[in-house]
Amino acid sequence: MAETESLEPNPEHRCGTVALLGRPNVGKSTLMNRIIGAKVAIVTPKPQTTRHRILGIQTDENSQIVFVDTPGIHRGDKQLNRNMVRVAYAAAEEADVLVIMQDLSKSLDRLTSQLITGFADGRLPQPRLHVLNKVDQVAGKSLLPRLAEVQRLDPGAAAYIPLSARRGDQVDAFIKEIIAQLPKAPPMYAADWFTDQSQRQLAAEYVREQVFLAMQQEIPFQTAVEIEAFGEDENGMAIEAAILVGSERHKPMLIGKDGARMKIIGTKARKGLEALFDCHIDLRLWVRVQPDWFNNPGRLQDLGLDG
Ligand SMILES: Nc1nc2c(ncn2[C@@H]2O[C@H](COP(=O)(O)OP(=O)(O)O)[C@@H](O)[C@H]2O)c(=O)[nH]1
Ligand SMILES: [Mg+2]
Repeated sequence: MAETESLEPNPEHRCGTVALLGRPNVGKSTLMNRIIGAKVAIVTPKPQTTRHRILGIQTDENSQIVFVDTPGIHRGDKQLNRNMVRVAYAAAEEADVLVIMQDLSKSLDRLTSQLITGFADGRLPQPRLHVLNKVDQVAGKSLLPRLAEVQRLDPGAAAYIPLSARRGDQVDAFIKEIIAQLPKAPPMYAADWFTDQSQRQLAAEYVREQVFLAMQQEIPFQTAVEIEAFGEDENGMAIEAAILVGSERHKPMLIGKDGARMKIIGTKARKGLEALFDCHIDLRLWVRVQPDWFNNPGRLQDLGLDG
């Protein structure tokens, strides 16, 4: 019986794409991961952690939400940064629903206001939801004036939702609002898919997350990870990855004294991947110097960062 039931198209089923938009560090990736229930997008306290457009797919009996996590919208100088901003706007144009996020722990800055009014003018016809994230960081009484300000900037939005992506407060209410805005359509992805990234891409991202967490200042922004070998057998996975750095002097900093830093990066990335893939992983890392890779259009294309 179950089989015939699942073949029956459900005219009430809702499915569509939801673009997560906002400045770097407002919590877009954290929110998506929480809803998906797995770390499909890496998260660090550093801005510009997310470089690609990443899909996170949440499937229920009657709905499928396809989140599009975007690199943050910011003012960019380097080619990599300009590409990231373009990726975010392109995702917005193609989405069925726009989610515009801001960080309540910071005051409403000019770029965020411009982002809100930029979409509020109805240039794009999709419904807009405003997420005021990190509600765990603010006193209740400061919330109302902020909500009023956002409503003033975009009176035509479908909803304004204060929530905490980290703690999960109000996330269920947010999901309900999204589903209400999705078009009626059959699912786009099989029910057991949770991201569009391959295992190789996820492995590279998990290594990059640990590089971001381990390194200070400009170094993380000038690193990329390239998977050089990827094998799978009954014992688990064997992965070899090169960490690209933009300058010779970054190499010893990344390796650390007697390789100590690389060891931490490798161990943490491996543990994360073992939890994600639920198998044993043999992870080998090395560092390669590739001057100015982040300004080289050909190299950005090789790394899938050409937007
Ligand atoms: N206190 C608090 N921190 C959060 C919340 N959501 C995200 N963060 C933190 O904000 C930082 C940036 O999050 P991330 O998801 O990478 O932001 P993105 O750049 O917009 O994708 C990380 O350190 C997160 O742990 C939240 O609801 N409350
Ligand atoms: Mg992100």
